[in-house]
Amino acid sequence: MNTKVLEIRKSLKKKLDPFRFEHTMGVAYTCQALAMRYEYDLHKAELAGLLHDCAKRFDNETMLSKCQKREIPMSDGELRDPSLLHAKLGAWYAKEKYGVEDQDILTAIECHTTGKKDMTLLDKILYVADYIEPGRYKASELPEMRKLAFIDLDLACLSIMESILKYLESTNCPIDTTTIDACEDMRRVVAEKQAAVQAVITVDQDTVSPTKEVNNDESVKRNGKNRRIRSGRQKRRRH
Ligand code: DGI
Ligand code: FE
Ligand code: FE
Repeated sequence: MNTKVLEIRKSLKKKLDPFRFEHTMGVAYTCQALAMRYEYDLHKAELAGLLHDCAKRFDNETMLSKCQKREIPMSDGELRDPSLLHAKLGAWYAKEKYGVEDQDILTAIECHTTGKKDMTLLDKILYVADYIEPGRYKASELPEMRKLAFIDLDLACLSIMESILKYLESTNCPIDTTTIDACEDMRRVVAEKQAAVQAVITVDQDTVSPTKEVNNDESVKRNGKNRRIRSGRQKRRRH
């Protein structure tokens, strides 16, 4: 076990309330499980999970003033719902207080609540892990999302984003433009992936169908050799 990880855990246990600490451990664990599945660096995934909610211990007023003091830029959405700021402030703490230099980890923490355009593998791992970690019980469609996360991470990401947007709309919560952009971008990613799969299926069918036609009349290339294929009628004539 890495000593830095042990130190971070110890510090978080002191600073976070017990529920948030348990959630944090669950997210770090789930980040590692997803990293195994999608062949990502386990240590980076664990650090992102451990530190993602490290700033989720301040009230909104305190977060606003801390962000102002540190000149962290705030969006309209964050000003309307400052609870969103725990992500940006968390990335600041991860760097300045916990000594994390790795920009991939810092970015994943910064976008873990809203998502963003062009999410990296680590961004998606953390975003999904935060939603499906074993301690979560309130989020909608959890069993389906948990299964999907280990089958198709992009699709899981999109399903979670759509579910969160639906919830925010239904409760009239102010929606940050980053949350909307993230969902639209993930829709594009999933659609492009599905189109690529469809293209492969179409090419496969095209390679198969000439064979069928050839079977009925002339020859087909098999194992690098042109072989004469007898049609059903020809075969019957032989017998
Ligand atoms: O910190 P956690 O509770 O573990 O999880 P999180 O950081 O993903 O925050 C989840 C909450 O953030 C969830 O209730 C939905 C909310 N959220 C996500 N995007 C937006 C948002 N809330 C508002 N008001 N606006 C958003 O754009
Ligand atoms: Fe969070
Ligand atoms: Fe969280």
